Amino acid sequence: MIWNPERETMGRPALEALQADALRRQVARVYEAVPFFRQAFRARGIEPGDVRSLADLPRLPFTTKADFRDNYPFGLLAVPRRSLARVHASSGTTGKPTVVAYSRNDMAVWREVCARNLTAAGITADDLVQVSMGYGLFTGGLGWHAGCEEIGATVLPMSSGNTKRQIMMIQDLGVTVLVCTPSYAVYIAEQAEEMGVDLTTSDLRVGIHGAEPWSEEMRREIRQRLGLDPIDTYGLSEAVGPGLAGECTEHQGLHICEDHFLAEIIDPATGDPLPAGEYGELVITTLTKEALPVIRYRTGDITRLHTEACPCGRTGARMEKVCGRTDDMLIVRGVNVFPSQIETVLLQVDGVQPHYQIVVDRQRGAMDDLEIWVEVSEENFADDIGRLRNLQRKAEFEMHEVLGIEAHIRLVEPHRIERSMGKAKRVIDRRDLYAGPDCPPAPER
Ligand code: DLL
Repeated sequence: MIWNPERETMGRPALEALQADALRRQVARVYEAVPFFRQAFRARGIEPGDVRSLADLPRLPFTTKADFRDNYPFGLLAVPRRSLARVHASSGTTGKPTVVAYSRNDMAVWREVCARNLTAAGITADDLVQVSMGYGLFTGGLGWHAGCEEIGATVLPMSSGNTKRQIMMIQDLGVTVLVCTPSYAVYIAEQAEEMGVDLTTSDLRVGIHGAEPWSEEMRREIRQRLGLDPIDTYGLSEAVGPGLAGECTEHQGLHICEDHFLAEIIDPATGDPLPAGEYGELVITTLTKEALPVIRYRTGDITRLHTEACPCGRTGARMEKVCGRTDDMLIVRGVNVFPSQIETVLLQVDGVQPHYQIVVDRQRGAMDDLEIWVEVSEENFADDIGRLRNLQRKAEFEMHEVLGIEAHIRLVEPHRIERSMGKAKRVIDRRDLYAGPDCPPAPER
């Protein structure tokens, strides 16, 4: 089923005409209402009238996370504060959170796009959906909650945490859809197995995941251990939250709600638009957002776009599974390393678990040291040293094959790595602690 066939199956020329029209109006609005955008446009010598078609998009200035910080909390609003219906926030890079805001109409659009994603995932009014993403300032819980209500599904607002209770509810209530981060899905599976509960025989049939990077191997793991179809969904607070894009049951990329969000791919180093089909940084312009519109927001997420037809009948562009972030990409001894590559390798090695952490360190004046902590399974942990050593060597060999550099694998006992009920923290980069020669050495952990 398609939630909004008129919008989701539109021909490309009609869609682009609609986008161009919305872009012109949005540019005029932000120029008028938001001093930040007016200044940024003027600095580039652009007047709203200069934006006539989508081809003019690259002339517009970017918006970045730093702009949110500099205009904290309400400096980017395009409407008076009293007309806000909702405020959310996500953690910022420094102390202050990134505050985002919605008008009443923005809330309606948000419900609509979440409803589209859920419907594309095969969810209907017959489903009982357990929303195990955080409720509160994070957009995940309340966003999906509203989408579920929109499509008439029954919603169980669990939020994250209290994992044993989550499992009890799945079993007792006959939950059919689980909404949570991929790392929490693995944790729920692990906890259920420890409780002797087999969730593969429960009524669970679809998992709505996202909010953090995850690999195809992680998807397989979740599918196998929870017995559901794991669907990837993508979004970010600065654009709307969840609902921006989501997979259909064909799993051929995430359908972008392009009538509301205009997507571009740029070269993260130069800022130049990249030719169709190339990997680069995703940039989003909100076409209909009223309260806090963004023009060419740099997501930092790396992906590429496809516009060829999807068997499901939706015609809009699809983004490929996000393969990393521009600021997540580690440069270790001059080689680009994405945490997603490491996850892919680890999940192919028999005997280790999908619980890992990447530690990059640099002793004063020395080379970068890439260490990957990964848990071994309960059975393997009981093995003798020789077998564990073989497992470690095998993982190190595979890692070298894929990354092209040496990584030290540190096998740790089950449950050593902290579990996540929201976004997992996979990378610990200690190198910035050694920023200058006068810095004291990093404290022992
Ligand atoms: O994570 C919104 C969301 C909630 C999306 C629930 C999907 C499901 P933020 O907290 O602002 O918003 O974080 C946005 O999370 O720029 C990506 O780096 C990352 N991210 C979100 N979805 C995915 C995904 C929500 N499917 C940031 N794959 C984004 C990889 C993702 N990364």
